[in-house]
Amino acid sequence: MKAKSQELFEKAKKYIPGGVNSPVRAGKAVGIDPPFIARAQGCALWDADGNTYIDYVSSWGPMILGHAHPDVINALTEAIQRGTSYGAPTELEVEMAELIVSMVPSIDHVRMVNSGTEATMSAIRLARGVTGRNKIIKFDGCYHGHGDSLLVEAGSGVATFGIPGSPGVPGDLARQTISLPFNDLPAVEEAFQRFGDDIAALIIEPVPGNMGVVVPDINFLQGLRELTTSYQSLLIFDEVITGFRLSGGGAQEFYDIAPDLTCLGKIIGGGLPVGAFGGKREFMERLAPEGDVYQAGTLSGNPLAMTAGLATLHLLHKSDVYSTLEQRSQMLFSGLESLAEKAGIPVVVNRVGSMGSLFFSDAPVSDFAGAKKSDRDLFKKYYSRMLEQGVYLAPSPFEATFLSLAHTEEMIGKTLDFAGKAFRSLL
Ligand code: KE4
Repeated sequence: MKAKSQELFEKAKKYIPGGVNSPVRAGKAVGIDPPFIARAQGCALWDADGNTYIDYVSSWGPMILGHAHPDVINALTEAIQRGTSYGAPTELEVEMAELIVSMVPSIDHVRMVNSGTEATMSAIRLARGVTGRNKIIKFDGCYHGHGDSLLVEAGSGVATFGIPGSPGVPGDLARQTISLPFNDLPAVEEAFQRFGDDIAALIIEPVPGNMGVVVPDINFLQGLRELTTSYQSLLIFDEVITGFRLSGGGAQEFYDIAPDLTCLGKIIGGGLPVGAFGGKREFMERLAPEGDVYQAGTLSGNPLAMTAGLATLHLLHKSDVYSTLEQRSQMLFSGLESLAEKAGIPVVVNRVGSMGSLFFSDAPVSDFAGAKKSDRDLFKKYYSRMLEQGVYLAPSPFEATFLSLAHTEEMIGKTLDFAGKAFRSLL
């Protein structure tokens, strides 16, 4: 029963484009109007009609502790008494910067912003300012927010100029971005051979979550580090999803590769709007007001966002957090794999730590082309069966499933029961 959500969606569409403030929430990829969420606690959501769900979207990654964690709520309740925004430097920002520097291996200087988009957009500008070069390399299926230079699709052939990924992105700008197949090191080598002296940076999700989850080949990531070093381009890790999710130091600690710049978001805000970008001091000092590369933000370092982020990161500093997440994620994803197999349905499960995806495919999925070959109709049916049973998945096959510390073994067991029923109903 979703009468209230349906009513709200119709009303929302009167005032908001598509009825949503971010496109994926509209559920177009699965053809299901979205439940409007009224509240959340732990790994549970409740919609406007009172239906409850086990949540595997986790607000697209930030809620790694689970929703409304008491430490976060208590910290915010106390902080809000001191006001909501000052537009002036605060001790909280210093504490956040110090903590990020202590946790992320390659960052020794960091700036706070208000979204992942701002983080990647600013890192690209900084890389262009530092190197005096124009071109950017990205990868098909990787999403870095909606900045113009990154809303670019692959050109006609490998290592050709990009084409606008959306109306409104100027062709001249899109042609400065080259989009290549993920995990394809020879394609990157070719691009550097052809354009290396004008490549300012290569930006990558070290473990992509936006084509569904794809596992990087370790030689690929290491190859990118070697190529960017030898051509004096900057290696930018977009860790908006992987930062503080794969480990306290993100993917760069997990894979032991040091990028030149790192973009962060999601988890560092504890659910409030936050992004950040950081890296070597020699680069970051080129930013205004020290340097000449401009970047700014009215609410950057907002005291409430810092409070929620600090409360979250302090809890993640505890030693057993990532081993618990690993064990629970292993239980869920290996369970899904064996249930699908038992039902005779070919699936591919890609997982790194507490982010993973299930593709309805009988071939490995190691890049966007592979992800697009998966059976999207079967995904729609699976999504619908799971939602009907109270399991809230991302409404697209090209997103990640996220676990939190609030996903208990009992909840995962329930999820697997529902998944077993869903797989059997697909035949
Ligand atoms: P935001 O501007 O949405 O805060 O962050 C952009 C971004 C940057 N980098 C990565 C790796 C990201 O995943 C994102 C945003 N992720 C999407 C979903 N995968 C957010 C959901 C949405 O667009 O509503």
